[in-house]
Amino acid sequence: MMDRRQFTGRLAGAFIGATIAKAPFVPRWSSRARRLTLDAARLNAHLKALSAFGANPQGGVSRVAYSEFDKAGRAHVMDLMRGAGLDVGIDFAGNIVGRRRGSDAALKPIVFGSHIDSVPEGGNFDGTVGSLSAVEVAHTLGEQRIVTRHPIEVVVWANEEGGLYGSRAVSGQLTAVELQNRAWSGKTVEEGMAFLGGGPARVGEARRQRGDIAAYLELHIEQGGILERESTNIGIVEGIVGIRQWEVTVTGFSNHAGTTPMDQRQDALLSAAGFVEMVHRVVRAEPGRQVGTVGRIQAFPGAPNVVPGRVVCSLELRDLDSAKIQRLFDAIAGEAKRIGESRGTTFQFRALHENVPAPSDPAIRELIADSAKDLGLTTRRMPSGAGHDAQAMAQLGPMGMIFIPSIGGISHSPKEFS
Ligand code: HGY
Ligand code: MN
Ligand code: MN
Repeated sequence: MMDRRQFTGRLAGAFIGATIAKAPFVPRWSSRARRLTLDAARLNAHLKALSAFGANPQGGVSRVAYSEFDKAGRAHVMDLMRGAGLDVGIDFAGNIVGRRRGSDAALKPIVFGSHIDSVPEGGNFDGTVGSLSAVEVAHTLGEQRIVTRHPIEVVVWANEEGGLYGSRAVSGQLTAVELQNRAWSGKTVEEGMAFLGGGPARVGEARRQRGDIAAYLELHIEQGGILERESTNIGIVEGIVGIRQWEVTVTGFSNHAGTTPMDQRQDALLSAAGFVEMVHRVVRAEPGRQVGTVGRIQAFPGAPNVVPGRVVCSLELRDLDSAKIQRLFDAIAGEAKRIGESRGTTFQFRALHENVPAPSDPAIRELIADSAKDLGLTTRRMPSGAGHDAQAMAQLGPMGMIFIPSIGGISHSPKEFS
């Protein structure tokens, strides 16, 4: 079994090989391409160094977007990008873009990338593997004095975990109202973009048009347990689920917990409890891979001796089919209304953001399969239940994703390991 580090290096090298083949960018493994091997020890050292930025006592990271840890981690990665010979800048959305000239300036860039921001109490591999592998690809090309025909761009997307804010700004899917959404750092998206060196007032200028890129490729951990369970080396992503998130406000009436009889309460938290159970029931009521989650909930005023008059919680729905997400939301909103009426409370839903589902490109899927086969690696095609910047980039050109196994299928946890 190939050592995992060697695998990462050789697969990316194989993809480069196909990229630099004289033929146009076609799904054909070219035996003419030189076999390039990345410096896997250097890549692993970079992963370890980056894990120090926002390290938490549980062994993972809390490097949330727009935090001091995020900013410091980005500065570290920009140094690595410069060391890899990339011309580094920050776009108006706060994305880090490293550029490398190609031999034919008329050709559109091939873009590699991922993110380095994490969820609170996240792991050390989500996003960082793809970001630092992309830097290593550029570094290897430089060391081997290889000039690809296409220009190459290495991108570290801003605020992926909050909702693909950086990549959706580039794909033109970010709305002005979303700039006021509040991120885990406490800053609004607008404040965060400026904090990272972007220019939110000019975020529209970060937008790129379909056809502005030749292809986008992202290496990422699976964040699920299929590859490990099947002892398969590589996941070839067929498509990335759509994700929609709402902020849900349940309004009742705050009152004294001692003197308000049980049958005269408008208890917002009791209604919210029924809501959480109902979401689970509605989402599981039909066949398929759809998922629904209430990941955050807060009762106000939050005192033990006050009947909660208000609850704010989150609702997230995911599926490869946008119409199914809408159907599930309509069913949930209808049932929430009935819960509210039965308890003298009301439900309001505020849309936060939407990641549109995105299929990967068949030609790139074939190229990944050929490259992996040539390296003696096993593959399987699979959907991504996690969201990725690649789904935003699919709006601009052919997209591909390469998954590597997650031990125990664990992710968004300090126990994450690949
Ligand atoms: O939430 C997700 O699916 C991704 O990890 N941002
Ligand atoms: Mn990720
Ligand atoms: Mn993630």
